[in-house]
Amino acid sequence: MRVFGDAQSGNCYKVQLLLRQLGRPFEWVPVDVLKQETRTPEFLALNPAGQVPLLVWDDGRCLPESNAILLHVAEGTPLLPVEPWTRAQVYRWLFWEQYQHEPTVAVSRFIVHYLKNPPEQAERLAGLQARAHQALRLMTEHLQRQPFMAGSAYTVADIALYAYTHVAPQGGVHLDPYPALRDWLARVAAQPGHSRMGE
Ligand SMILES: N[C@@H](CCC(=O)N[C@@H](CS)C(=O)NCC(=O)O)C(=O)O
Repeated sequence: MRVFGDAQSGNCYKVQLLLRQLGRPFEWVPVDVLKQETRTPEFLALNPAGQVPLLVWDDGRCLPESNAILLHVAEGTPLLPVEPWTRAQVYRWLFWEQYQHEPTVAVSRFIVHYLKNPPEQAERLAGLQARAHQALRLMTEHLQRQPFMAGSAYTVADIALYAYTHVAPQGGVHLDPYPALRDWLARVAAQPGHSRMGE
């Protein structure tokens, strides 16, 4: 399989981390988001949404959306629990990640780290950072009660949320107030086969 991705993107890192952790061979096809390589006619033919990550199977089937890719690739592995209630916890955190976490934590990082903090975005950034802290507080409270997002075991919910949480400080969203969250980051990074972003 091929994975089209930008090495600096947390959404793309999720897919890379999972595939590496499962030991699944894949070809990484670099796509530079800032150079608008997701908007070429060739790329749009593969993913009309014009975004990475994109998983392309050898038979040509294409699957965009990082969390959909996580769910599909992890099927049948311990990283996607079979027991319905525990699986529902995985879904819960994947959906929450896309609606509450990524749009605040990742977009703050995009503005600070990639756009180099343009003054005209200052007000928007402050609002995003405040909402990012709300999301991280919620995660922290949850992680004070259990070691991983979906319960006692490491799952794709942890991969999805780790991707942008561990680089949140690059968006000016610092993790000092969240010791339980930092402990969880360390637990995720200690999982067998873990690889770092950008490697
Ligand atoms: N919901 C999508 C979001 C993907 C996304 O935002 N991708 C960004 C990089 S992180 C992208 O490709 N942006 C390029 C563009 O929108 O032109 C996912 O989780 O995969």
